[in-house]
Amino acid sequence: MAPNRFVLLLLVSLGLLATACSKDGIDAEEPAPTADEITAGGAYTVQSAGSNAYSLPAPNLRGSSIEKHAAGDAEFERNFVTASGLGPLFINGSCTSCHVRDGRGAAPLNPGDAVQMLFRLSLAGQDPHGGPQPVPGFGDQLQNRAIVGTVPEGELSISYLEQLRTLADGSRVSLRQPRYAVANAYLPLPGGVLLSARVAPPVFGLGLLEAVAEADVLALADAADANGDGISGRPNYVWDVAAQQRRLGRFGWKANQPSQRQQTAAAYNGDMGLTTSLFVLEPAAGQTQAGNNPSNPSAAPDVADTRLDQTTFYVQTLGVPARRDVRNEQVQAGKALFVSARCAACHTPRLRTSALPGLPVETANQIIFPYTDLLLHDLGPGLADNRPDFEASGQEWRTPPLWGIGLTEVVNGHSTFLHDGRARSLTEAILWHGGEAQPSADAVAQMSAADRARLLAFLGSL
Ligand code: HEC
Ligand code: HEC
Ligand SMILES: [Ca+2]
Ligand SMILES: [Ca+2]
Ligand SMILES: [Ca+2]
Repeated sequence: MAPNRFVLLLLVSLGLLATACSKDGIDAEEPAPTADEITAGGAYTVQSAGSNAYSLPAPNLRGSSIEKHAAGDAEFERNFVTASGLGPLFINGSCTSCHVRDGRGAAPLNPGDAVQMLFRLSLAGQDPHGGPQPVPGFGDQLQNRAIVGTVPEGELSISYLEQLRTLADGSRVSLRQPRYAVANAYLPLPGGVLLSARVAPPVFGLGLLEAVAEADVLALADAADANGDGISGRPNYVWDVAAQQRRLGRFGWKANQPSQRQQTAAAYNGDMGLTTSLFVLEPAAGQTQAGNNPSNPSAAPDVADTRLDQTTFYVQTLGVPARRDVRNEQVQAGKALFVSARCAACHTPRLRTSALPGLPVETANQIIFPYTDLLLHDLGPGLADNRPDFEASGQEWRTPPLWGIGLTEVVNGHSTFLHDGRARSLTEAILWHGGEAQPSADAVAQMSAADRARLLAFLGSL
């Protein structure tokens, strides 16, 4: 009941606002705001456009959910040290050090910059569950830090090659093509290692994406492009460790994780060197270097289930910032361009959630506007990491949600985008689109500067 009352209240207050505006002489004929303009995240919508915009609990949480969210908030910010189980190998000591203010990380520009990204590693082939084949001595992820007495696996080496593009209206955009390598590896890396660089994505609104029924996601898929529109979204199917079976992948840049709980446990493990009941071995397990001993799987995990569940609940119940400037003419025109450039073919504006077992009840039965189809798309060779991840090919990525993207600079103090943070603006992010999205990128490159500004105004209002 609460969500309905919430929406009603909002509608009423917006109605009052509209009346006030027309009194001020602003176009009285203005159409009523559409649902996406009022509640981007259904009953999860939070009214903040400040630096805490990604960090607020969903307003429909009640009673014990509020307490569990607060407990999870503390876990998300907890700084682990050696004594609390950090390492021996790790990347960062807390969730929040990568997902800064529950937002996105950036690629480090200079040696010594904070590392808010990771390198996934693998060899050609698949593990027994259809996932990436780990690299002997390195596993499936590079840990660039280690506790005292242990050596890190290596360092992230990142460099860029600038490529100048001239758009139809004569304006110039420089795209930076990254080059990645592992530097100072503690062991020589075998030949043919596949490397995928990924920055930390924002973590708000994800409970809602977990609550979209699988059938609703599959209804958007068109694997063989049967309707001939050049867009062929495919679901990823990935290994669910708890269920011991394959399930729809939803999270991560390649939809490589099936649930928030497994995503969280995998982050504790691979990113922080913390064992849980889901991942009982340290990422250092099997390594022969001094100090990197495998943990004893029968010992108590570094992070107990209660804490794992609290952290999971936290990321499942972060609210979604409401849109801004929705009545602005630029924004309205940009919204139409978003559709005509076929962005919405992948960045599906509207989804609905269902009441799914095992998820917070607050996620159920809502109309949401995440601008994603949760499917994999081939974005061409420019963005390819050439590293398969379960069903995802080396050229495929999951459409990322665009809600809240207009607040990136306000929250995170940078506006870098895409899976590895290579794009330094929304314009660069769009121009990198290739493959299935090439016609969309071309449409934007052909636009007048004024139209491009309108499209960007719309994205900025999300
Ligand atoms: C080293 C930096 C780093 C740390 C520390 C880290 N993450 Fe992440 N996180 C990432 C990256 C990178 C991804 C994307 C992974 C991929 O695509 O394979 C990610 C993905 C996620 C996602 C999925 C987001 C989406 O839109 O699909 C969630 C949720 C998440 N992390 C939660 C956590 C939690 C909870 C913690 C702490 C237990 C944590 N992360 C610690 C870097 C980090
Ligand atoms: C064929 C599907 C498809 C189409 C069409 C498409 N996108 Fe995307 N978009 C994606 C995928 C997949 C990614 C992630 C690519 C990556 O990270 O390498 C992405 C990434 C983005 C990002 C960066 C998001 C982030 O979190 O870093 C923005 C912004 C974006 N798209 C906007 C647009 C706009 C605007 C259009 C239309 C001009 C468009 N997209 C058309 C699939 C699509
Ligand atoms: Ca540990
Ligand atoms: Ca490793
Ligand atoms: Ca199609």
